Amino acid sequence: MSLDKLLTRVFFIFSLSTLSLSAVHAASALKIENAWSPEAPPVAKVLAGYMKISNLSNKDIKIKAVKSELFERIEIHITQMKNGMMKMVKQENLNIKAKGHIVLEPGGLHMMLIEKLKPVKAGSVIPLTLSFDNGETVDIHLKVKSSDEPQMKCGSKCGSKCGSN
Ligand SMILES: [Cu+2]
Repeated sequence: MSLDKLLTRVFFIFSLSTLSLSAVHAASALKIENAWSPEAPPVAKVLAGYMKISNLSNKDIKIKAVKSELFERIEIHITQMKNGMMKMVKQENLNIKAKGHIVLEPGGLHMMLIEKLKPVKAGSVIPLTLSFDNGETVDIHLKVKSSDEPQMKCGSKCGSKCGSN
């Protein structure tokens, strides 16, 4: 094969792969933003994950599963008050309404990353794969934020408990 032909072929394959990549990207019905996880002490086996997930399509989409190579399993929970007690309730097939979004944040919906398999430090990332019932899978990275960065500032809610020590 002449160099000319080889170059043409390489260029052709390259354009094809670029095309298919952008096609896949354009078809995505889901957008995930601000994905993060608060750093936990090294002995902690369970971490939390937060993010915003938007459904850009005209149909409801459910979250089927979430996986990470760094954790045994991942569940989606909601924190609720029941009889004056904080309780976490597992959410199966969590729905994201057409053109809607859900926010996973401290004190509400969250991902529970269970049974840490490798150390996770602030400044690193946790790879996650989310699968949805529309057939899409989305790979994201949770940014692990140091506990020095205040996640919850002491506001009026803490009242007299603030600074009492
Ligand atoms: Cu939880």
